Amino acid sequence: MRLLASLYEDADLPDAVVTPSGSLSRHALLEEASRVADRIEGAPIIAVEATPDLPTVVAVTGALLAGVPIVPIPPDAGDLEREHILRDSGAAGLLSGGHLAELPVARKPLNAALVLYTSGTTGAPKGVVISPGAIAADLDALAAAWQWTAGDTLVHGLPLYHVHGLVLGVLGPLRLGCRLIHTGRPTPQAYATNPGSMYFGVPTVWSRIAGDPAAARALAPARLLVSGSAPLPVPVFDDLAALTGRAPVERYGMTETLITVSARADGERRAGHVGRPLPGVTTRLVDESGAPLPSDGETIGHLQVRGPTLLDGYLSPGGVRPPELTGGWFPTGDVATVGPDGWHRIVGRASTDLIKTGGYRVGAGEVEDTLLLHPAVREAAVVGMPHPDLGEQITAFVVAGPVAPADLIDFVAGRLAVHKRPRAVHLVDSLPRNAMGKVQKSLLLAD
Ligand code: MCA
Ligand code: AMP
Repeated sequence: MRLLASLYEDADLPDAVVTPSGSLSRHALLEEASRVADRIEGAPIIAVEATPDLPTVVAVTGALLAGVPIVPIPPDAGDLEREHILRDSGAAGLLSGGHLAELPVARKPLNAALVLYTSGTTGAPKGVVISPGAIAADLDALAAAWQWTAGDTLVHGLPLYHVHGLVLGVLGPLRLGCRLIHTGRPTPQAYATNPGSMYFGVPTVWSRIAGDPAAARALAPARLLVSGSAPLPVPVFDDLAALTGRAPVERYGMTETLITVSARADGERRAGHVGRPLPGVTTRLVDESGAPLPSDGETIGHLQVRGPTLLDGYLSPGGVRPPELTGGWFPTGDVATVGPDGWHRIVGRASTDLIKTGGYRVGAGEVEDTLLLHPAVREAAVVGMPHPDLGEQITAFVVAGPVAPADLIDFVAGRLAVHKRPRAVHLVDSLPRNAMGKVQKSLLLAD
């Protein structure tokens, strides 16, 4: 079955994709996307300016029809991040608002659907190469888990350059044939005024909706309220359940693995837990040496996953570098417990250097490297401080000459994507270091 199966159905679907700037029927989308496909046919990889609106949906659909891999660019990416993604991916062109700009650099043809740039603990973001087969397997497993059908209307306002908003939130409806309403931004007001059967959000979105009881109550007719990308606080789970009459469905995943664990539409929802592995996916816990640990609901271990939804690899100058798997197992970098009933609880990240803020994954190293480019900055350490709205707040401790914290915040916002900016900068005389000279981030987190 083709990845975007519903596009080939004879029956048209009016308002198949609705956005604040316009809407398209299924047939109109196929027609417009086919024109894009004709223009980019044969390109090794194409960048798409991933604004949260219709041209992005058309561009992504067109590239998939042409079999050309897509690298989405965050629309608010500053110069450093934009140049890195364009250069590293070797994109042959940039599709932006329906226009195609040719780019000088290009690479050998790549057999993939998407290349998504995501942060590691250090260095610049890496391009995760995702195959059409992995996406199809993931969407079909989610369709089974969530009873997601062509009869649904999905509403969300998530960014279109990550797995959550793009793979689940756009390719899902186009594969399964359901209507999509993209609200532009994921505000409580926008969710409340757009009727749907399923709503997707990151915990920050759900926390803001729970804080706006009238908006939350407006979602009561929906079938599924789905939360993912970061831990959903138990009080937000409880408030949503009380206000809407529906406990949220939580699911867990990563850019590298797509969604692998979820609660089921027809099953239990358990606060603080992310459910059971999707059909076709297996998981296990291991200790530091890689030895398997028991699924007793108490033992905390490193979570590994295996299955058809894993990445092909990381983009490298010569092609695609396969991930380091042990017996097919991908190390997620998350620590978790698994109950005898298969229910997973994500305890946190193994490394403090990968921050989750508003559902975005941000590497501390990338923000530190950028701060160090400022002429006044001598040393920088970045941590994710617990935060009621964002989950974690990017917080920088900086040793610097005379400079205002606000200037450093703007400096980062102008070079990386805006959401990677520190929201707080503390100017300090020195950073706490151990005998080896390594910054002791646990002491900064305890401040
Ligand atoms: C503020 N702004 C600035 C500055 N300060 N601009 C420039 N310089 C500054 N110093 C502006 C921004 O441009 C923006 O303007 C506005 O302030 C607010 O931006 P932001 O900080 O992003 O807003 P927020 O309110 O904190 O956003 C919360 C959010 C957002 C909407 C929940 O965090 C979000 O969309 N999160 C979704 C992340 C996501 O999709 N993750 C999925 C990863 P303007 O408003 O005009 O734009 S995929 C994944 O994790 C896996 C696979 C999974 O499991 O799903
Ligand atoms: P990303 O690469 O942006 O897709 O981020 C993936 C990471 O987000 C995972 O490794 C987890 O740390 C976190 N994550 C995703 N979904 C959940 C969830 N439901 N609960 C807790 N953490 C999550």
